[in-house]
Amino acid sequence: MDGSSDQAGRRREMTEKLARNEYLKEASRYLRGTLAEGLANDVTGEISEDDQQLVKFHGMYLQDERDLRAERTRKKLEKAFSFMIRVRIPGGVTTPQQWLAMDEIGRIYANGTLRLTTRETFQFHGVIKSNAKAAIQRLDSVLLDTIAACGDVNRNVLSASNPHQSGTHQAAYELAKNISDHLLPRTGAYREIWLDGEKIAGGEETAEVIEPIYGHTYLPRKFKTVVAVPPQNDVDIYAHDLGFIAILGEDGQLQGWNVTVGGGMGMTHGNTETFPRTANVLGFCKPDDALKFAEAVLTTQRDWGDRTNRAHARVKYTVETRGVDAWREEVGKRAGVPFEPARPFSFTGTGDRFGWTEGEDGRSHLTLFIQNGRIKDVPGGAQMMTGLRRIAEIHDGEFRMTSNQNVIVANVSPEKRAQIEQLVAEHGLTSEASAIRRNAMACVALPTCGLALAESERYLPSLITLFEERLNALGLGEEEIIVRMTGCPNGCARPYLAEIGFVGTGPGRYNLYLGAAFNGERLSKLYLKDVTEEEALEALQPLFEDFAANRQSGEHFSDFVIRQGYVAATTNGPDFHVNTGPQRLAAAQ
Ligand code: SRM
Ligand code: SF4
Repeated sequence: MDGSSDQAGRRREMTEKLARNEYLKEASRYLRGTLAEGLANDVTGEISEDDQQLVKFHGMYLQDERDLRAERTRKKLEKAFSFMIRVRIPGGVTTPQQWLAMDEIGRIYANGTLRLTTRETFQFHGVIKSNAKAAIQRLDSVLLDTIAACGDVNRNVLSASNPHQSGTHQAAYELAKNISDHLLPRTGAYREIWLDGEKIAGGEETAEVIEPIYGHTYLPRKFKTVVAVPPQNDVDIYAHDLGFIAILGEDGQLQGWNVTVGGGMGMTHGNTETFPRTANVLGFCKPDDALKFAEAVLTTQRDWGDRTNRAHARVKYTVETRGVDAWREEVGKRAGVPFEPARPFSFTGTGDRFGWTEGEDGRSHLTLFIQNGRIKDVPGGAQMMTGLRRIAEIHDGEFRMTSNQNVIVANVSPEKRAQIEQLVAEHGLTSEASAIRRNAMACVALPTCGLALAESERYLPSLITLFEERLNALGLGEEEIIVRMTGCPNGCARPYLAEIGFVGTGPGRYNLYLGAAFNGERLSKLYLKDVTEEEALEALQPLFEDFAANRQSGEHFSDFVIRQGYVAATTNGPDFHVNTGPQRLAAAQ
C-alpha cells in the first residue's frame, strides 16, 4: 500500500490552517505530551488542557462531577475532577477473571459501579488522578488495556454479540479482534506512562517506523468499526465509519464480507452542516482480504479527511464530499484488490435476545437486561455488582457485552446452569422487562458528561414507565418499539436510529425524533422541538392510539408513522434536516 504521495500531500496541508488538535498531536511526541508530569502533580486533580486531549488516546477523559459544581464554586474549591476510563474489549468478550478485575476496579478505584456502553465495553467513572495508574495496572494484569478506546484513532471494534450461530459469530469476533489489534497505535507512550515501561530514547525513528499506519498526526477524528452477522443488526452497522457484514453461502458457510463506510450520529443543534448519516455499502471482499480493506479505509480517511474543521472531520463527511464511487475505487486501489459487487443480505432488528438460548455444543447463553448499562448494587434493591461478581467466580465460559448495553453470560456449561440461575434470582438480576423498556437505551449524560444539556441515563427509566402505562392501556404492551435518549445531539445512544428518539436541548427539554427503521437501516426525522415530558407524552398519545387502531399486521411503529404521514421518510446526508416537523399537520394547513 503506497501512501507516500498522500503523506506528502498531508505534510503540505500541515502548512495550511489546521484544527488546533492537529498541532497538538504533531508536537505530542507520539501521544506523550506532558502526561507523565501532569499525573505526578498532586496539587491538583486536573491535568493541562492539552493533556486532556491527549489522554483520550489512552482511553480516558478528564471529567468533573457536575452535580457538585455549584457548591464547590461557592466554597471556592477546585471542581471535583476525576477520570472516566474506557476499556478496549474487541467484540465485547471478557473472561470471568477479567470480569473480576473490572469489578474490583469499579469498587476500589472508581465510583462503585460499572457502566456497559453502547460499544460493547466497560467504563469506570469517578477515578481520581491518584488512582488512575493503579486502575490501568490492574487491567494490564488481566491482559486488558484502554489504548485507543477514545481519541482520533480506530476505537474498540464491535462484533455481533449473540454466540448462538457459533461458527459465523466466531469469525466475526476474530475479525473484530484482528482489526482492533492491527489498527492499534504502536507508540510506546501508553506502556511508558501508565505501566512504568521503559522510556524509548526516541529522536532518530521516523513516523513510518513508530506509527507505520497512522503517521505522527493519527486520524483527523475518531474512527469506529463494527462487524455484523445478519439477520441481527445488533451492532447498528449503519452508525459507524467502517463496517463488515457477514455473507453466508447456501451451505451456511462464510463467503466473505460486504464493506460499509460513512455512518455516524453526531451533529450540533442549529448547524445543518452537521448531520447523522447511515453508512453506504461499498462492495464485497473475501475473508482473507478483510484486514487489507480495513486498513485501506482507515488510510483513505487519514489522507482525505478534513483536518481543518473537527466538526467536519468524520468519515461520513469525507464520503459526502468525495462520493461513494471515489471511495470504492480508492479503497480497492489501496487494498490491492478491487471490490466485488456487494452481495444480498437483510437485517431484521437491532435488539438483543433476552433469556437463555441454546448453543450448538450443549452449552447455553443467558442475556441479562441491564437498564442503560449501569451495573450497581442498589440499597434495598437489586445487587447487580455482587450478583455478577458471584457469577464470575463460578462461571467457566465468558461474558459478552452487547451494543445495547446488556450482558450475555455466554457458554455456560450444563453443570453450572442451575447455579447461575440461582445467583441471578438471588441478586435481582433479570432478563425480563417490558417490550419498550428492553428496547430502550440512554447515554450517560449527567452528572459526568461535560457535554450533556439534559438528563438521560438518570431520567429515561421513569419516562419509560409513563410510556408503559399508556401503551398497556391501548393493548400495545407487547409492542417492540425502540426508544433512545441522549443528553445532547452527539448521539451516543444512537437516537437518530431509534423509532422514538429524544435528544436533549436544555434542562428537561428534548427534540423528539420519529421514524427510524426497526432494523437500523433508516434514520429518523425531527418531529417536535424542545418539548417537555408532558408535551412529548401529549404529542405521542394520538399516534399511539392511531397505531393501536390502524396498524397493519406486523407493521413497526416507525413504518406506521411514515405511512400515515406523521413524518416524512428520511433521506440520507444533509437532507436529514429537510422536511422535518409534523408533516400531517403541515399538509392539512
Ligand atoms: Fe459518545 C463524546 C459517552 C458512544 C458520539 N461520548 C462522548 C463523551 C466522551 C463526552 C465528551 O467528549 O466529553 C461521553 C462520556 C460520557 C460519560 O460521562 O461517560 C460519551 N459515547 C459515550 C458512551 C459511554 C454512551 C453510553 O451511554 O454508552 C458510549 C461509549 C462507547 C464506547 O464504548 O466507545 C458512546 N458516542 C457513542 C456513539 C455510539 C456508537 O459509536 O455506536 C456515538 C455516535 C456514533 C458516532 O460516533 O457518530 C457517539 N460521543 C459521540 C460524539 C459525537 C461525535 C461526532 O462525530 O460528532 C461525541 C463528542 C465528540 O466527539 O466531540 C461523544
Ligand atoms: Fe454526553 Fe451527549 Fe454523549 Fe450523552 S450524547 S454521553 S450527553 S456527549
